[in-house]
Amino acid sequence: MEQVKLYGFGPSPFSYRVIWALKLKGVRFEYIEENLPVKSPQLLQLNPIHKKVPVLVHGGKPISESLVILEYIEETWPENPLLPKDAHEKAMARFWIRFAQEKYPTLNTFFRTVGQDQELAIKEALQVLQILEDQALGNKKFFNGETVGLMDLSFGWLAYWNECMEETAGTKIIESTNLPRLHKWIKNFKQNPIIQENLPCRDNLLAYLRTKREKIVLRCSLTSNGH
Ligand SMILES: N[C@@H](CCC(=O)N[C@@H](CS)C(=O)NCC(=O)O)C(=O)O
Repeated sequence: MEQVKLYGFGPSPFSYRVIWALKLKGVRFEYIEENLPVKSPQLLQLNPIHKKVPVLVHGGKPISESLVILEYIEETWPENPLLPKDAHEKAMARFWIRFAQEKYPTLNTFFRTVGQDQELAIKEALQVLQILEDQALGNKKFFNGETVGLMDLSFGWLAYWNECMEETAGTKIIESTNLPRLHKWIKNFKQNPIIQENLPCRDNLLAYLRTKREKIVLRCSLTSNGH
């Protein structure tokens, strides 16, 4: 098999999507941790357009953008399929993956705001989450059905990062009372053995998020004081 390398970053949910897909497929790969504040020459060469992780390198050829990488993985290693076979179901999975990607900024604005702005951000996030709860998830165990698929991997950050972001920002958005199906899905997703074994260290993630949050709160207070 041609060599597979993944350039990622510990706290990055986009990197974890790719790790999960490779692990679910049983693809062996070398993981290279990027130091994002000082990007390596390799990263700048492999992803000269966006200069971001994750980047998958297969047989020396780089692929960027996590959702593009997921599709590549699914096509290259068809074993343990992560997309439905049926063309319409596959199109629907892609529709929701795109929806989640487009709504990603709406879903995490609560972490980047304080006070009234944060209250509004939570309201808007809840509207999006309600759509996922009612229309994308329904009564299924996973978004794909009985097994973890690309939709689950794309929404995966909601199952772990969101919780840590809520904790850091001192709020709670997804609860068993307001979004019972999503809440259950988070449990199911984290109980999958591959996902469970491949999550960032919670303490490290919380420490990373706390530093980010402190900067955000400071910036918001300076802005509101007219600085
Ligand atoms: N749309 C990209 C987003 C990737 C992304 O934002 N990566 C972050 C880490 S979480 C990054 O590399 N940031 C470096 C930078 O913005 O300079 C994807 O899905 O792969």
